[in-house]
Amino acid sequence: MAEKGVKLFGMSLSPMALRVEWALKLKGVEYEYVDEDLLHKSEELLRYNPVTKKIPVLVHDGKPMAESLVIIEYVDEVWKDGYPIMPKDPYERAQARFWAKFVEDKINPAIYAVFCTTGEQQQKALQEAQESFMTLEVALKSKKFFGGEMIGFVDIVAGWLPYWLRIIEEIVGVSIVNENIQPLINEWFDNFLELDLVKGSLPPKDKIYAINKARREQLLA
Ligand SMILES: N[C@@H](CCC(=O)N[C@@H](CS)C(=O)NCC(=O)O)C(=O)O
Repeated sequence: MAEKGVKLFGMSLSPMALRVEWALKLKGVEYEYVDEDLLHKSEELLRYNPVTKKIPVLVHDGKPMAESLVIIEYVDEVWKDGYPIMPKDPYERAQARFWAKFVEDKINPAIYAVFCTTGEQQQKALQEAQESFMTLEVALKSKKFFGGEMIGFVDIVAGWLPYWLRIIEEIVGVSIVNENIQPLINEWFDNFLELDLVKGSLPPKDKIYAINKARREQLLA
């Protein structure tokens, strides 16, 4: 018989798994957390996600699903009476999906490009990353969060940036987001990090720093 309940396969330093944890916590859903060693993945993880073999994977009453954005939407639909993550209005919902996709398709690769380059190549990547963040400001308009007064789908998807990006900037030695170039995003970073949900969930900075510094050195070698 299928196991009942909610189980999340993640890894303590994974921002993608943290997205799902935020969604579950906002909904007040009880869950069991399985901390995976990504160099020695468990048989259970490989059985539940044989396609990409990545975390996060959410298993609800024995039914597995992968991809953080897919999982967040599932959580919002299944626990529909709890905290609203997706906008109710179909057009607003489409907009939220658009900007979440923008973070995935534009912002994340742009940061990666700055992360794994140096010199002239990095300057070019930096300019592109800064422009992408300037574009993301369009979605914020004059709101406190992408979701308005409260956080929503786009805030959760982009939510790894305020913490991780500052660490990446320190490792790489450049400023990607700052109050002079993207004042709205810069303010959103502060607002997001102020949330109790977020404050209490962030992994230790030194661990993220160490793992990413080693990764950059490996990429540049
Ligand atoms: N698009 C995926 C990305 C998931 C992902 O990249 N997971 C990483 C950890 S943050 C992973 O499992 N890496 C191990 C591997 O690639 O083997 C999502 O949003 O869920």
